[in-house]
Amino acid sequence: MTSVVPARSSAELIDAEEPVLAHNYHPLPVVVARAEGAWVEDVEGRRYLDMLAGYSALNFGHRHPALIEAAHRQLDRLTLTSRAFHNDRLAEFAERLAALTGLDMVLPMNTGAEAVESGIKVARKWAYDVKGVPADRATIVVAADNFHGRTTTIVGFSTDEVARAGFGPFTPGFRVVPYNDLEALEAAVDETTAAVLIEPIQGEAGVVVPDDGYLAGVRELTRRKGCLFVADEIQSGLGRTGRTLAVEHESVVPDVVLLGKALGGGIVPVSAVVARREVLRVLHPGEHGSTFGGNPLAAAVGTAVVELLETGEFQRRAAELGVVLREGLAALVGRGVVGFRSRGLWAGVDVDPALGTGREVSERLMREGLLVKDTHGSTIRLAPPLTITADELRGALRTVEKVLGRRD
Ligand code: IF1
Repeated sequence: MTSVVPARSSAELIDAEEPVLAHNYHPLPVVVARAEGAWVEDVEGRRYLDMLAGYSALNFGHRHPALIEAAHRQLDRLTLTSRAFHNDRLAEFAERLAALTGLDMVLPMNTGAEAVESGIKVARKWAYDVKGVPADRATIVVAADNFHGRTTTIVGFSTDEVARAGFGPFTPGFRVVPYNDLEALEAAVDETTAAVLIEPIQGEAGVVVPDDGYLAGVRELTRRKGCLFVADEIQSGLGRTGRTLAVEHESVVPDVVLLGKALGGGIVPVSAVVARREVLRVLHPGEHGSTFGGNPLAAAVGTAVVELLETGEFQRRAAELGVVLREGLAALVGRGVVGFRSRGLWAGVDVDPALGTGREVSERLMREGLLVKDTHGSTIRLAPPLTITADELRGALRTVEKVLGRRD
């Protein structure tokens, strides 16, 4: 019989975490207890509009009915077999996810970082088995200000000192070039290069949208030089920018697409490497794996997510409401906003540092019922669920205007 802990207040729960929970985060002082759609509610019943949406893991809102129903249905049948056996959910998930992305094969994993690590391993193996790069000589070119996850290999090629310090030594074989710079990329790619790994839009860097033509340039350069274009769409993908994948804004099809976050519907961790058959077929039995990768619960929820995206409804909403977001932010430039970048329902907003740090502004917005997250300095990120209504979005913009208009 589990002991029933008496209900504790937000403040008591925050205090209770301190001695027992690793301090690898500095959360806003809000304790969420329930949520539905674009709204969350704290322990005391205060409601907030969620403009972070789990860093794009909640594209379909909190507890989307179709996704919860798919999860409940699968929970009552089968949740895990390991890949030692087949399960009756995985084929359909892989078929529909491959079709959604316009690629051929799927390697199902769990977290985004696992998809990135798997993408790195597959690209290297492709370089050795297909391209003919000498053993252990493969290089992968990445962009400065990247964010691809938190494993030792991934932080090893990060340019964020906070993400790296204290975690060395790091994995060799990575070259860093400035983002949005095709000349630098041209110079870095040589006969040892297995892949170019980039975010089509850099999320953590502050929603950095590259110049038109950059993604098409990466596609042309990698094809001409015989290496793979690996697009990390873990945050930019699955409807966020107004298209299924952000690369579609330039009609580009990468060799490999990495997916995560919203692929699990905000319910279970689901990620995947989706690629051309020539790439993923370099993997043979026993060479890679995961206890939970491709589990039937994940596959059932992932299939329900793909089904939502097959309608095009969420991509359309993100594109249409992205115009409302963009116009609303443009009206704030010079009135507390010094600049912004946006694509679809995703924006990085540079707040006038005189008004405070991103964290201070986030706390003020929280007190006004809006949940956002700062990235670096005075930049805040806006990424609401794609289910947000136009009225809710306009209300959020009015709250931002109100908070930025005050110099308290
Ligand atoms: C945290 C940042 C965002 C990602 C891209 C891979 C991953 C991520 C483009 C790894 C994850 C998350 C991690 C999360 C906060 C969030 C984040 F602030 F950390 F940088 F979104 F910008 N590729 N991003 O954005 O996926 O292993 O986390 O499932 O708290 O660390 P993951």
